Amino acid sequence: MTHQTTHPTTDQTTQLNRIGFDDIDTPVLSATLDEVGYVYVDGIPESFDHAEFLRTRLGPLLPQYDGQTVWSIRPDQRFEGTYHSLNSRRLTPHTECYEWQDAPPKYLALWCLVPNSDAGGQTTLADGGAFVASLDADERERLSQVEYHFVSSAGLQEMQLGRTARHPVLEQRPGRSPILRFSCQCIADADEFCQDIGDRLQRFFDRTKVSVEFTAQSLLIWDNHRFLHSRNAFTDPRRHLRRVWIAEQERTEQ
Ligand SMILES: O=C(O)CCC(=O)C(=O)O
Ligand SMILES: [Fe+2]
Repeated sequence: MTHQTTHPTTDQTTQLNRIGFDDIDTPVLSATLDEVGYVYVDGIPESFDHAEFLRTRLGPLLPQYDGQTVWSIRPDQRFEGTYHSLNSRRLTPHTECYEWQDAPPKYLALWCLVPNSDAGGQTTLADGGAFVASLDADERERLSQVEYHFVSSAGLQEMQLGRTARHPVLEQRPGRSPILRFSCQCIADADEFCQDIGDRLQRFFDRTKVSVEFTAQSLLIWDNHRFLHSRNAFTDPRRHLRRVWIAEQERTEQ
């Protein structure tokens, strides 16, 4: 059973799709991720093993930058001056791992160890699939044909973790759902068309985003082949999230 609930943020434009922990079973989780594309789960018990739950329900966890499967997102003074998830500044809308040549993680999950106590720090999400559907057929075709040069964020490049890839923004895959890859910052050879799409995508994001104010232990999961995410700036240095990337599963149907 899914519940719609309003969440107490000021800039929220779309209702958050929330499931209470007691109502989450595997079919509900899969159906929600297929249909809605994301879910926020709260009411999670203290002893819960988020990573193990995600691995067994959704698929293998991919290594993060340090080779571990669980990554901590906490502001680090060293990165305050650069565009980086490990600082307290705003992140612009992106899909995760757009700079991978291979398929990026199918799902991204974040859970909260310590929520920030100030007014910012919301993780925000918007449905890139709905944006693509709002384009005309020529634009969609062009987005799936023209390849761009994607590069890692400045912060990852500084950490010597930079990667690059060449692929279209929209990868159409026969018999499978498409993969959307986008970054407002990191398409090195964006032409006028790509910049125009990016501007419209940002406006779409701002108009339709859901805004998540984490409470401790709660879990946010989304389809990273379809949704874009970003983050509002915050000031509380204690904010601490954990992140996993979940691989796409081989198809069993057909
Ligand atoms: O800190 C956040 O809310 C999100 C950071 C982010 O973009 C990520 O973990 O991929
Ligand atoms: Fe991200």
